[in-house]
Amino acid sequence: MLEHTHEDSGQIHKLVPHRGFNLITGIHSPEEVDRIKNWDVRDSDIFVITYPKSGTIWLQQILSLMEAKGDVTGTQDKMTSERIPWIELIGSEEGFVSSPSPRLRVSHLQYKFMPLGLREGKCKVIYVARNPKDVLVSYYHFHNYAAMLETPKDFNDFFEKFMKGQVYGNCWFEHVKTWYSHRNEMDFLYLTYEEMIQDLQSAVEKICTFLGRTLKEAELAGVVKHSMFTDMKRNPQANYTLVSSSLLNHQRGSFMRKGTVGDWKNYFTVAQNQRFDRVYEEKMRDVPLSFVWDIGDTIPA
Ligand code: PPS
Repeated sequence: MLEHTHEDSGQIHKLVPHRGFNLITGIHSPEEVDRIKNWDVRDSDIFVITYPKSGTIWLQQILSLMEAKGDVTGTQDKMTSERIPWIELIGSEEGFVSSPSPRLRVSHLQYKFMPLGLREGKCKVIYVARNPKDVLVSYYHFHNYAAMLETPKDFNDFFEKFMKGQVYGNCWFEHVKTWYSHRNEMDFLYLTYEEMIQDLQSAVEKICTFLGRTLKEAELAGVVKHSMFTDMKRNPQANYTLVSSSLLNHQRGSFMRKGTVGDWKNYFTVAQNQRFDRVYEEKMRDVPLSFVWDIGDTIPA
C-alpha cells in the first residue's frame, strides 16, 4: 500500500500520490504544487533539480558560497534551506515572488510540475544525478532519521519500496530519464555526484561557466574548500542541526552521513544487486548516461 501514516513526531505525515507523484502531507500541498507551473520565472533564476539524496545540499552549499565569493562566514547567517529554498514546500510561492534576483531554488519535483518559463528555456537549470545504488542506501538512512518519512522495517523493506518508486521522488529511473530527455529545451547543465567527488574544483568551474560567473582564484578556492565533505560535515547549516527534531531525529543519524561512492556494496546482497542491474539495464537501455559505481573508479589512473 502506498499511503502510510506515522506519528513518530506527534504529527501525521502521509505519502499521497498527486498526478502520479507522491507528496508528503503537512510538507507539500497539491494545490500549491499545481500552481508552480504558472510561476513567472526570470532569466536570472537558477533551479537545481535532483532526485532525493543526489547532492542537493552540496549544490546549495556551492551556489551559496559562489554568491558569497567563497567566504563561508557570508553563508552562515541563514539556514541552507532559507538561502536556497525548495519550491515544493508549503508557502514557498510568496518568497519566490518577492525575492530579489538572482533567485536560487531547489526541487525534487518531476519535470511536469515545473514553471512553464523554465520548460521554455527561460532561466537556468542544473540537474544533479547520483548512481542510484548509492542514492538508495543514502535514502534508506534518511528514512531512519527523517521523522516525516516512514521508518523502514529493514534494508530489504526499503529496497522494495525504492524499486517500486514508493518513496518521495517516485521512480529514480523516470526522474532522471524525463529530465534528461528534455535537456535541449532548457538552459541545462547535467552534473553527477561522482564527478564532483572525483574533481570538485573542475565541477565548480563548470558551474561558474554555465552561470556566467567569474571568480578570482582565492574565491574559487574558498568555494571548493567549504564545499568539501569534511568541511560540510562540521558545518551545522549543512547538517540541518538547527532543524527541529519533529522533522529530523538527530539522535538517529546525520545529514552529512558518508559522502562517498560505492557504499551500496556494504548493503546490497548479491541477489539484490543482480536484480538492480537487470532493472537498470532494461530501463536505461536507450539513455546515453553512465554512472560510476565504485570509489576506486573516481581516482585517476
Ligand atoms: S536531500 O535530502 O535530498 O536534500 O539530500 P541530498 O542533499 O540530495 O543528499 C545528501 C547526500 O549527499 C551527500 N553529500 C556530500 N557528499 C560528498 N561531498 C559533499 N560535500 C556532500 N554534501 C552532501 C550526503 O552526505 C548524503 O549522502 P550519504 O551517502 O548519505 O552520505
